Amino acid sequence: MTRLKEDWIRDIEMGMKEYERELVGKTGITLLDLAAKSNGIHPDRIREAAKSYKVAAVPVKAGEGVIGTFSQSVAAILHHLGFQVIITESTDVDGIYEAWQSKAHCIFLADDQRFLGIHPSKNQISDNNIATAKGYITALEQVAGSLARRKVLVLGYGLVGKRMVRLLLEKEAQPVVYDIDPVKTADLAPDMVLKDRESMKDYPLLLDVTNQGGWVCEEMLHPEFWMAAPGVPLSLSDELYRKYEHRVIHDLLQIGTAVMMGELCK
Ligand code: PYL
Repeated sequence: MTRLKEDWIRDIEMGMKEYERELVGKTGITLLDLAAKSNGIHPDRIREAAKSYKVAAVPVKAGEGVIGTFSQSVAAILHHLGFQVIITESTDVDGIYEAWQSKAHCIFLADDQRFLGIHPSKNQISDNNIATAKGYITALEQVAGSLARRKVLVLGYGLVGKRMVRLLLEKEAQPVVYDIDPVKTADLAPDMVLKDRESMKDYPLLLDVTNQGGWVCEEMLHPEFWMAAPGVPLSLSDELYRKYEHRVIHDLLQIGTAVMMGELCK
């Protein structure tokens, strides 16, 4: 996944209520409901856990360093689900130690390669790539109905795209994959690969995990399309996103982080 920038995520904490209103408006369910549905659990499992779990968000300096407001954004999303969340003063390994000293049940932390939620006493770990794949497929089902026996176009065949294809096959959907680099899709059966992106317009159901930004033009969109897009930056231009925002589910951290917490509540 693209490395986030502080500019992109600085408004997440203040914008959680507006974010939820928009999500409910599009999908009919709240972020907590989506986190539960994505994990096949009742929302009350999350509500009950929120009463007792203490969560620590641990900033990580390793690699390219801390992203401004990243830990604060993760904490705000988990707090929005009802959890008590602290952000450790210390970072990295010392931050994990501080979380343990604070008797945190769950720890959320990310380096440049991986964003994890960990619940040590339950021996559970949640990977943001998997949670994002589950959460966005569930969101697409919410707006488009069951995906079984329906073609779903996955744009971008990286870690999350690959996980999405696996989940779609488990749901007996018919994933078709487009990637700008044909080498990435070389091992897929020919009928699972979209060769020319202009024929995107034949696919009303889109999962967009690309990271080019602004490459989709209006002519490439099916008139009745729905797009669930964890990809950063978004493949629609700002103008096209403004025009079709009601048909696009997109955020930078919320769905993935909430679904991670849902996994730790299973
Ligand atoms: C987890 C996000 C989703 C999209 N891209 C992923 C990303 O930006 N990963 C890097 C996260 C680094 C966080 C930094 C900090 O502030 O603790 N180490």
